[in-house]
Amino acid sequence: MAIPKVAAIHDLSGLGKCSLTAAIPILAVCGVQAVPMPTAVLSNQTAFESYTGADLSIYMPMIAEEWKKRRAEFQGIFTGYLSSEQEVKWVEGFIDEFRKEDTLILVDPVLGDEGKFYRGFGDEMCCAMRNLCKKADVITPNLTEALFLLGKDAALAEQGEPLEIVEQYAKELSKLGPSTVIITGIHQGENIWNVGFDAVNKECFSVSTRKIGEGYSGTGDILSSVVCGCMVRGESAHQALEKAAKLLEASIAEAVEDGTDPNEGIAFEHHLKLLMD
Ligand code: PXL
Repeated sequence: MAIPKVAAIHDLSGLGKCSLTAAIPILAVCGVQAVPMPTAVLSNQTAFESYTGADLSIYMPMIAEEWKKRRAEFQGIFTGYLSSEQEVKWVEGFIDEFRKEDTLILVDPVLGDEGKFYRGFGDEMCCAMRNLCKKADVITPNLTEALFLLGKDAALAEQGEPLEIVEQYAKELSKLGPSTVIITGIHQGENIWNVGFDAVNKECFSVSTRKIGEGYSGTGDILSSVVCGCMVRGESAHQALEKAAKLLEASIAEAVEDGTDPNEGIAFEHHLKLLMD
């Protein structure tokens, strides 16, 4: 089988093992080619105390134009952290232009965590992301992002909502359009749960990992990259989520053992082999 291609629309951050530095190796190990559309080049992800970088949004239309000339076809389009509402809007147009019948559209609606927006984001970005989610087949918000997208109080994420309620949230979000919704990072006692809803089979599924260490950079991006790679190669969302949880658990455990700064991300490189079968 020819190697499937996924247009991966994320930033390229030097330190922090998130966005493209997670997506490229993870898709590769799944047997999928990441075709990067870098939205920005940054020294590091934005949760470090400072960062520098260059916004590449003016180049994105030119890159897309060249891809059109090459007649590039994608079996997946995968978006994550986007830096402005205009960029989100542009990505909608990119999806309209490049989507084929069999293209899996995965939108990770990166907006915030722990009940709060990330630096520079607010209600307008949330509104833009909600519109982008309407174009997706799969979305992977964390609980904070799910609450923002539903217009609910995101502070509820801090308490960790009961799983039955989160299943309801996943069902509500699927009404925006995506046939699969995976809500990640629900804290319950010793575990962190990820709750999915498959609107085609009308089935909920959930997968947990042991809660270890602190909130590490890039874990959401790693989860969505695994889901993207596994689903593009034909696995179900549930199977994909199981693999993502295994990779996260092993990689977080190693980061804890190494005493890694949470901003630096987790030791996923040593565990990519978990995705090989
Ligand atoms: O992991 C999400 C993410 C991706 N890219 C950048 C970020 C963040 C989260 O803070 O800052 C640049």
